[in-house]
Amino acid sequence: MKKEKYNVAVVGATGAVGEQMREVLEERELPVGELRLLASERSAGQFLPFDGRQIRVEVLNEESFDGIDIGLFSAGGSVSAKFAPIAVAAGAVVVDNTSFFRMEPDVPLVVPEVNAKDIGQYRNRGIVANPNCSTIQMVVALKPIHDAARIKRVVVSTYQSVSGAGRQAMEELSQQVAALFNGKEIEKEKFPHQIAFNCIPHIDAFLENGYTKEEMKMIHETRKILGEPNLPITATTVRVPVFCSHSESVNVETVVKLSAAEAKQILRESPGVILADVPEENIYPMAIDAVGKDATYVGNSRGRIGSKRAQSLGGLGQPAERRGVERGADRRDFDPRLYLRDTPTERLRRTC
Ligand code: 2RA
Repeated sequence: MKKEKYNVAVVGATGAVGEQMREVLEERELPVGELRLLASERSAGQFLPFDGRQIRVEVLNEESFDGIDIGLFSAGGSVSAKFAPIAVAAGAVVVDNTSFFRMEPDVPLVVPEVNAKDIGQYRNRGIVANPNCSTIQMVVALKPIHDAARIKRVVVSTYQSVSGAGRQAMEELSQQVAALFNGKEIEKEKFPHQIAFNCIPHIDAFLENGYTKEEMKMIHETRKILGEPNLPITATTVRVPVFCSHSESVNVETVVKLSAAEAKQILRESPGVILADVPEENIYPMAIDAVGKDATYVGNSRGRIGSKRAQSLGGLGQPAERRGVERGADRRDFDPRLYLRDTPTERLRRTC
């Protein structure tokens, strides 16, 4: 599909992600002909800015996609399930931000820096799926390591901001902080427990296997994107009282020996990655630095501690580990802590 201008529909236009979709469309200077903003009856009728104009939000219905070339969906799985096929039948290509189609074998699950080659598979169903935000930022860093040294195993723990749970969740954190400082009652709606000054190891529903859906998304989606259906991965996902930007600690074991220094060099040259890894100057990835950025920030890359050779490195503090890395200790493992890239899913961080 190559056109001079594209008619674009945003489904879920009044949500936090929909808002960021509009911003990204402006920033990237995609030649947009008509921009059709679609939402539920409750949110329709309001006017939203785009490219110097005010566009009225329309009610999403079965005729919404006539003349549309690209449909950007972020209004929940059930909306995508019903309306994505309608949009495709009307001639649009759908980019779906929900989890509904992600694991369908004939729907490509694409992170451009990682598997842009798969995008042509949109022709199967007319749909491209966008992965979960915590998966995206991780695979951007995993892919070059996998290409260089073949990943054998991944252990990831996340520190996810409330932005991942949407605008109301961000408001909930604000309300709770203010309430606690003022001796008032906190309100709990989006999270099962107080999130202010707390960490909650529970994102999305718990499944029968004891993992949460968020954790299983990270596992299944990573395997699909890397094209490694049996890759051993385990994930623990935790909500933290940070407004914007997810953080992750990722421990990777590779088949081919790879020192932390080599891994850093690979990551330094990888698309979509910014290496922030000079601990002696207090340079490492931090959530506040990733806000509004498109890259995955990677830092704190260390070799494995626990082998005989590693024991000489001393304690687990960063400076000691850093020194070990500088000595070029020969390790198969390293441990980059990954910080969030700014994906469409996470663009709402720009509002922070
Ligand atoms: C979260 N990753 O942070 C989810 C949203 N997609 O809740």
